[in-house]
Amino acid sequence: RVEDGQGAVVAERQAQRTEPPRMYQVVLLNDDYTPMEFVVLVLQEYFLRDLDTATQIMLKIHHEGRGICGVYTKDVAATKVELVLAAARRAGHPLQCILEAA
Ligand code: TYC
Repeated sequence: RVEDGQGAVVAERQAQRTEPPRMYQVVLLNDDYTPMEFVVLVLQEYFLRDLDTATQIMLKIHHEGRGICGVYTKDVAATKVELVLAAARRAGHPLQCILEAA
């Protein structure tokens, strides 16, 4: 139950129900230097894609400039972005990975 502006008590379904969490998509961006094989490995390792799906997503990014790797709650999505960026920098690749509200 929630007080409204007049002080009356308003029973709100919103206050009683647990809303689903906002979701965020992790997006990989294309570039001219990161090897295709590295992107496929990233999609398998961090986004749990099988080889075929990882290859399809990588090729979509390569041709369209960007692609959704997965959709997660905010903390999980942000952690995946950091892990992917760290792995890319370690390997010396310029791969870019961003988080977007779904
Ligand atoms: N365009 C890269 C190449 O030709 C491959 C690539 C795919 C890079 C997806 C980044 O997110 C990416 N080697």
